[in-house]
Amino acid sequence: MTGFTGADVTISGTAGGTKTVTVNDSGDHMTYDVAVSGMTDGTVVASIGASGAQDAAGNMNTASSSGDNSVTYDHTPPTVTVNQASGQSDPTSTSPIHFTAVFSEAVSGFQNGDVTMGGTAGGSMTASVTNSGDNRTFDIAITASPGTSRLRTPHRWSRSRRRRSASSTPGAPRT
Ligand SMILES: [Ca+2]
Ligand SMILES: [Ca+2]
Repeated sequence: MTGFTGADVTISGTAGGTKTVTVNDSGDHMTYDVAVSGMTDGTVVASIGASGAQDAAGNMNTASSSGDNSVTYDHTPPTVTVNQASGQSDPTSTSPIHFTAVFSEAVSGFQNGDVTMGGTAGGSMTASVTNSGDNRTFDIAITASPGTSRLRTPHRWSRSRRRRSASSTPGAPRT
């Protein structure tokens, strides 16, 4: 087959941009790589119209048929915002504390270990992520883990108070 060039390939789909099509003969003049570049996000659909190329006898090609000639191009990373959940009291005396993460597009793979917790609150904290169902909006519940230093603090404090009161016992009140 001869005469097949990028100009014979029709690109449709939802992707914008100034698309460039390059065709490369595998060597047998039958199978060609069709490379599309320059597109913005969206679907890229390639097809070939009739009569763009011909065989040795001069017969022009028929229009293309396809099993799957559509590829979705997505070059935009998801962005995400995190804010205290609506209805979350601030300050609060109640655990867990709820935040809401909203991604700019549906995501997969967002889980508890992806949450970084900072701030001045002591002790270890556990994050629990719950998908709202649309894969974009997630509830993040932060719970103080059992056995944290925050939870032990009252015991240390009462022990030291006992020591102080015990050591002060021998001393008789001055008169
Ligand atoms: Ca496809
Ligand atoms: Ca994306």
